[in-house]
Amino acid sequence: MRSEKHRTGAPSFVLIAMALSTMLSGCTAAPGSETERPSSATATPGAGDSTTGLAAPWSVAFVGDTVLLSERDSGRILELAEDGSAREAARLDDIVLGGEGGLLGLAVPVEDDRGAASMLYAYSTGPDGNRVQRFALHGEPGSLSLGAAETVIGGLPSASNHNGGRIAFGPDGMLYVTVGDASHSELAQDRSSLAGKILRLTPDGDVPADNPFPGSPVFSYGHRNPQGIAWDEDGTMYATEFGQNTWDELNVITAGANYGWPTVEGIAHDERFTDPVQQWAPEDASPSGMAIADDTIYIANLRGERLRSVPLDDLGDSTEHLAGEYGRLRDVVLTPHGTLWALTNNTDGRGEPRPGDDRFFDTGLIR
Ligand SMILES: [Ca+2]
Repeated sequence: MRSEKHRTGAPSFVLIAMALSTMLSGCTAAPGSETERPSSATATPGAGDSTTGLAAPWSVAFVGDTVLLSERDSGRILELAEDGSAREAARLDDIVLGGEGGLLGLAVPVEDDRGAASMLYAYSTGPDGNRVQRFALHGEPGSLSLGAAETVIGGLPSASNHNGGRIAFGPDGMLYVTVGDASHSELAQDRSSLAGKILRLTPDGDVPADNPFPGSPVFSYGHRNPQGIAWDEDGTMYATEFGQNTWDELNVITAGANYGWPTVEGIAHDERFTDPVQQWAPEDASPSGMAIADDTIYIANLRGERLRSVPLDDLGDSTEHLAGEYGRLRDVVLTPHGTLWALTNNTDGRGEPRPGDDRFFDTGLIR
């Protein structure tokens, strides 16, 4: 059974987990107990609380109740069944691999995420750099497939490091895209470059008339490698960002603001820049995906191998969860059922895969 070494929230978790463990007796839900080979995704039979055998998974999107997952290097988009088993819904065959590139973020338009979805958006590295493409969704749950790729925005700076990759639709219905500095840090301060930026686009890829810089998709700048974005119920936007050597960041994102990279890293008290609301040493963090639920921000950390929660009413505070229990964490999502799931990232070449890795699992932090 999972345990939490740093948990302060969800006090009923342990009892619920014990009850679940009893209900699921005979199933292999504990990390490290599975024996599946990592080369093919398979479910934990009957348990329904984890999918194992994923290869460098990166992002999760929901089409109604159905989970879609991206795998960075295979280019596969997997559809998970109710029991956690995975099938290939599509495979992008023009992905350019290398370092942090490949098939990365997935997103479904806001108006679709609880209803009859018609479109899936995906961020990937192609022959001409990073791009966001969209695909018509065909079929029913259990047999979803994708139509032809339509490029929403292309030519985004790409590199084997600092490659960005997260996409999400905001509460305003606009598409937000995180772009890393692509190892050219000076470009983060250059508003004519799309490197080191968070972009805001219409779902069709046009520049919204109310963007902060007329005619430009740039929404905020001075970023190094942002890989997590989320909004609270008031519409406030947050982003995680990998620092260089000193400070990873949690930022409140506002239109047109400059977040300082590469001139400053972390909280700098420099009036030219917007400081992060919280910062962490990269060995304790390296934050990627994030989710907001129950007035709490949840952040998946790669190198830090833990989930971190930050209360919305005290953005300088944080609590650690699952430290060291699952390895590197790439993404965390609130499911349509109101539970909090996370995606490990131990098979991407930087981690130490455990039996069954990589996995998409119920953190147990929200019931
Ligand atoms: Ca910064």
